Amino acid sequence: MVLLFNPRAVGQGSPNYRIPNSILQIAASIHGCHDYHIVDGNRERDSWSQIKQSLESGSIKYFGVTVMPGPQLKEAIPISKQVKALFPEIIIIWGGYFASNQSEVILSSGYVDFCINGPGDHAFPTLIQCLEQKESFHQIHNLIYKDEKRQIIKTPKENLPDQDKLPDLPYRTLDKFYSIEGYLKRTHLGERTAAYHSSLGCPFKCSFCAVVPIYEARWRGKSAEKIYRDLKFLKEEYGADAVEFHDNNFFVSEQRTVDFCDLIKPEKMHWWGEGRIDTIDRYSDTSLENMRESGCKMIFFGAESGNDDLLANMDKGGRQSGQQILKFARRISRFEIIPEYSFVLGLPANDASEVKRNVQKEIDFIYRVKEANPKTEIIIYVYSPVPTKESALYKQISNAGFKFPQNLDDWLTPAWENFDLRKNPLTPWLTPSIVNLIQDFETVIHSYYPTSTDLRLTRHQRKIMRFVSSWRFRSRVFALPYELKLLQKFWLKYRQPEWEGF
Ligand code: B12
Ligand code: SF4
Repeated sequence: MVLLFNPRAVGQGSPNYRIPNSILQIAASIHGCHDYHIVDGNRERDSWSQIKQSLESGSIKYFGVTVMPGPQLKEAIPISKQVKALFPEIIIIWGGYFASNQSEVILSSGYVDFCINGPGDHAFPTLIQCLEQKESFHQIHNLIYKDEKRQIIKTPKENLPDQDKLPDLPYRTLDKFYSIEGYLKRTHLGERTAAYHSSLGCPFKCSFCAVVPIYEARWRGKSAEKIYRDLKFLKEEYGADAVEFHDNNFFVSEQRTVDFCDLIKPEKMHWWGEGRIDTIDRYSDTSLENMRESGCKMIFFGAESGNDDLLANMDKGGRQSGQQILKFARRISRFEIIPEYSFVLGLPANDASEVKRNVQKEIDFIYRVKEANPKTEIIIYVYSPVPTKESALYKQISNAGFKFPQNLDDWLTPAWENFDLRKNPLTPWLTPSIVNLIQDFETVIHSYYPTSTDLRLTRHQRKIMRFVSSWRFRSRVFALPYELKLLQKFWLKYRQPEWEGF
């Protein structure tokens, strides 16, 4: 029997968790072949007691954990360690973004036996089969492990599987452990918002992005018909009335998007997804109209920077440029789709004064974006490296002295946790004054333009936020905005997409 664990990814008591698609897709890969039990840390007060109880039944042979950087490590690390200490015969397998990108430090910990590198749909069942039959692992794709000589072996990557041929997600089985209704959230999109993942990977190679080392510019999506069938099921069976697409890049194929819009339109479900400005700017006006009519309310875009040199330095690829970012903000406003632009500030440069100048230029640019389309939602991240090893950016940050932790437990220190949340300047090129500038600016702009996705803010509260912050926003005085921080933290409990995910 297999125990599948989704470590807590949101704060205790936070309602921001979603259907655990990563672990659910892994469950699908063994459904009907192996019995499994699911523990979702987002739905548990005490995950360890659930896990221990399940392990004490004596029937569990494999413990599979999905891990992304950040808060999930707080359960993934100590619980895996405890499982190995108390039940050394149980095989521990980690998958997900952290497992794929940090496999060396994970396998060196001594308590994780295998990492899955990218999609686990075939790798996971094949690994179990090989372990059961005591066969060698070398023919399993997407696997990272230590051989008898304690050498790390990375097996070749498989082609991305045909997404329509993957087994259906076992929602009904998940529902036996945790009610699906409990995962359908009240958001700005609807009363019962589902989370759905319709494609794997991304065809681009931005050098700061965690998707690139895993998918190497490959992308494969489910067909519009398959997406529609699944959403219709979630609607009819559990009452879903809106959907967030969690794909890295939902909009790669215009045809697929248009086909999906045609199918979903009669269902009257609002939806949201992530895309690229240059990709969607190539869409025709008719497609954009179709998207809005079908319920697309907002799209998240990695704008990253208004500076063309920095975009080139990030290998942003495609045709994205500062001018296009502004032009597109104007264009999409005609279709009443809200663009959510995320910017990455604090990239390395020759010296601190150049880093600061670049940050200042980004701030000026964000003002121009707001002039072009005031409804644009602005998300600000402090640059935290996950670069592809061969990229110029990786060489630059290594030369500047940046190093990831050399020990798995070190990822649990508060400094690295904040780094994962893209809030911490553990990077040597960021001085405290630059980080303050970024964070203070963020406080001011979010007060002047509170996000429309926060359902807790009343109109009255929004007006007060805007009024109190207007002198700072207009005169561009960002330093020490304590009055705004206080309002955001204690009174309005302002929702921050940067920290909270969705
Ligand atoms: C949903 C989601 C969340 C949810 C929680 C998810 C959960 N597990 O409960 C929430 C919203 C809470 C969240 C939070 C964060 N997230 Co998040 N999240 C995602 C998102 C959008 C979808 C994940 C998903 O469901 N994928 C669908 C499944 C099917 O794909 P998959 O996970 O890749 O799974 C496949 C393989 O990886 C593998 N696999 C995965 N797990 C396992 C386990 C086993 C045992 C095996 C064998 C295989 C395996 O097999 C699967 C099937 O092929 C991803 C981006 C993405 N598109 O994947 C980001 C992503 C994982 N998140 C990311 C980050 C950084 C965060 C944050 C830590 C920071 C932030 N600012 O966003 C926050 C934390 C905030 C907080 N305060 O807690 C990054 C990770 C980047 C990196 N450096 O590695 C990603 C990649 C987004 C991005 N492009 O930057 N997130
Ligand atoms: S377009 Fe987005 S998902 Fe794709 S590589 Fe660039 S940042 Fe990553």
